[in-house]
Amino acid sequence: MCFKKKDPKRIYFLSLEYLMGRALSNSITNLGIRDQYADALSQLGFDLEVLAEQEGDAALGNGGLARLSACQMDSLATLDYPAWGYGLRYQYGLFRQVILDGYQHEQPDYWLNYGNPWEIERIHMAYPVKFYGTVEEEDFNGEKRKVWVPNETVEAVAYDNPIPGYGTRNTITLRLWAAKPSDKNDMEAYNTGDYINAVVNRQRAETISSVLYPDDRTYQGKEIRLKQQYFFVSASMQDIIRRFKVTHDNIDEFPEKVALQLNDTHPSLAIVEVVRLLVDEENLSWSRAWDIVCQIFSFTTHTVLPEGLEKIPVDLLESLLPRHLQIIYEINHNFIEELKKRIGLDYDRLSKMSIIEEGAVKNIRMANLSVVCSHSVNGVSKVHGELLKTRVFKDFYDLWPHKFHYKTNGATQRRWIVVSNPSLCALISKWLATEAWIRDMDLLSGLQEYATNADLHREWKMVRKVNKMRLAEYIEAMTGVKVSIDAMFDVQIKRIHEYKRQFLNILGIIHRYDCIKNMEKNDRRNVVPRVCIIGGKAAPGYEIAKKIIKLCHAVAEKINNDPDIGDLLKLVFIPDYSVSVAELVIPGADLSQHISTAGHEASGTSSMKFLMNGCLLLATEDGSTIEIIEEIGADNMFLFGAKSHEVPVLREKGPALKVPLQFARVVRMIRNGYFGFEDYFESLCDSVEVGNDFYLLGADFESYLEAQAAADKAFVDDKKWTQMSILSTAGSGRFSSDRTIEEYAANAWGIEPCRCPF
Ligand code: NBY
Repeated sequence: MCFKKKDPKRIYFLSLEYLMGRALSNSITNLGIRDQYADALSQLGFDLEVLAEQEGDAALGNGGLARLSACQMDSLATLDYPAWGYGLRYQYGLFRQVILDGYQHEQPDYWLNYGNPWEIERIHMAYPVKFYGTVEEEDFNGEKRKVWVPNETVEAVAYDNPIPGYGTRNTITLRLWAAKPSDKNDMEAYNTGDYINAVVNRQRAETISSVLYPDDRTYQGKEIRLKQQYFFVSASMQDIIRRFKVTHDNIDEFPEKVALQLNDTHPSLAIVEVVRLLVDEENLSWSRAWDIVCQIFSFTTHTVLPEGLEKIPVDLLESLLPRHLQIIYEINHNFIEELKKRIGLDYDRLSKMSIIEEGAVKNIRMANLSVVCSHSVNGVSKVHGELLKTRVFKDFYDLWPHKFHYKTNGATQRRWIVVSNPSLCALISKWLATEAWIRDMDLLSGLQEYATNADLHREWKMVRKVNKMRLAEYIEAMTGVKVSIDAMFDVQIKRIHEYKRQFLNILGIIHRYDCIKNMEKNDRRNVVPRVCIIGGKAAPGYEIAKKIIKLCHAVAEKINNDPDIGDLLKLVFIPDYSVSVAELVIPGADLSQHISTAGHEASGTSSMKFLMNGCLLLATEDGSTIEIIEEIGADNMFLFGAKSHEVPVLREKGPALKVPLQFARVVRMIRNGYFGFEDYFESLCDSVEVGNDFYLLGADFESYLEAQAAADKAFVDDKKWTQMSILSTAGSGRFSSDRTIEEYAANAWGIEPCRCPF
């Protein structure tokens, strides 16, 4: 309401993925009504905590990118920015992971089964989205114009999800589109008597928003995925232009009122759709339309690898969106002409920078399109920003250095401390004598002065102990394994990927097991007990990742049932990792692992959540870890492994690379069937053999074990550990998504807060 009245410039956040998790606890916390709500419920005979657990997660995304969108929505609302989120209302979210005999199976997540009480269906807020057909040339008063004659129409219906801010009356909206059959199509079919086809087509329309693609690595060039992308951006852009026109009749003012954020390349057809709407529907000249487009888009990429960048086969686009292909060609033509003026006829460079990739299959390079058409191109950490300039988009950086920036990711302390760790939240507020840190996380640095205070230590340890008890209960319920809360809880939870190196973690665990087995009984008394906790989903088609999950179970089976080992070492795999599972696991973790091969993790955000909860990090110098080191100091973490500039050098060595004997030994144990299933694990073992070990598990193994030994040593020094834990929380202020959003607002979007009066 307040935005409508003041009509500020708005930010429209476009993302194909949001991992919102549960809404109840978060909403009542942000609204400041948690206590009253709990009281009211108890009068009705319900317990808030029990009730809140009943809610299922909204899991409309894969991993870090999707949870980042959710954290940023929370920050946008809390900081009073005039913002809208746009996305797709998938009927099936990210698959449920079911483990049978240690293997991952995927089951559909029909999250709308019992309805979704949070969404508001806006049946009248609907737009037609068109596909296929041809482009004709028509004469308008002597002027030739392109006219797209599509032959399929689907209706996009809005579902609004409120996002309340904390400590403000502002609530913003996440508008998710659902695909519905268009009545217009039906009428035509009924008139031609094609009743059966009409019904079949109705069903087909709905498939567009039916399922989230569960792959977080590769773009597969599938038609439905492309339809999803276009369906989403077309509906969003129609809605945004409609809202603009309510109060403005001069379309040239559009950039003064509208900023659009592209969350990776997935929504970047929005660029082409805006050109189409302005030129074909609003009758603007190309140059006027282009002038507008160049001012409104900011683009953030979340990947490091050039092969992670999305490409759309030209043939596919031509059949689905023929007019859009023409527009892309025109954008590219103008760009290449401009480029020739700047760099001359350097064909190698021209072809690398072209939006069109020539070759056996012609592709549209969505990243190039996004860079060419955005005024701001962002990485997600300092080192990622550098990589964009020096590797991924080097040629573009040389051309347009002013476009390139980075905004280090963050996480919202509202969900990741206040809601998921209420006792730590209360403790922090008590010692800082204020709750202001919930809106200004830099204030956490005030804890530093109490880092050695004995009273704080006692209370801090008590909070952590209760969280560990809760986690231990959950582990037993999910896996049947009883764990001791006196052991160090060592956690790695994230999507399963070779570059994230869960395999390295498991090899380290095998080594630990092997060492304990080979020890004299007396020496075992010196072993620091550990509970190793691993969780995460593998993309359904990612074979090696699935083998890592099976290996984890096979090793766990052996270790957990070995009477020699007892409580000295346990390994558990937490099934069906999700936002809600993370909320339970993170507060109970002593140590967490962020061990990607240096140069591969664009940022990483779970590390920030562990850090704010006082968990120590064992990590490589990759992504945002580099900035965490700057904040809390290397002394308060366990760092190891090759640095990113050393990685290519090590790879270069190939078969001449020196690998420690212990590494060869643990891999051999798997190969020799010590944990069973040796045939199944063969290709996994092959992937880390010398000469083949792309992610450098062998090269980093020794220093990994050293970092683990340092963690053991620190853990037995109770005072030191607690101090490091307090300093971790105290140093986490920079990693609030509030800071990230302030940076985007000031440096990319040009927007100001707009606060509703109380
Ligand atoms: O984005 C992650 C990065 O790996 C991580 O380092 C970073 O912290 C995080 C937030 O910036 N990327 C990610 O989660 N990517 C995806 O989930 C994803 C999803 C879909 C597709 C590609 C990647 N896709 O091609 O459809």
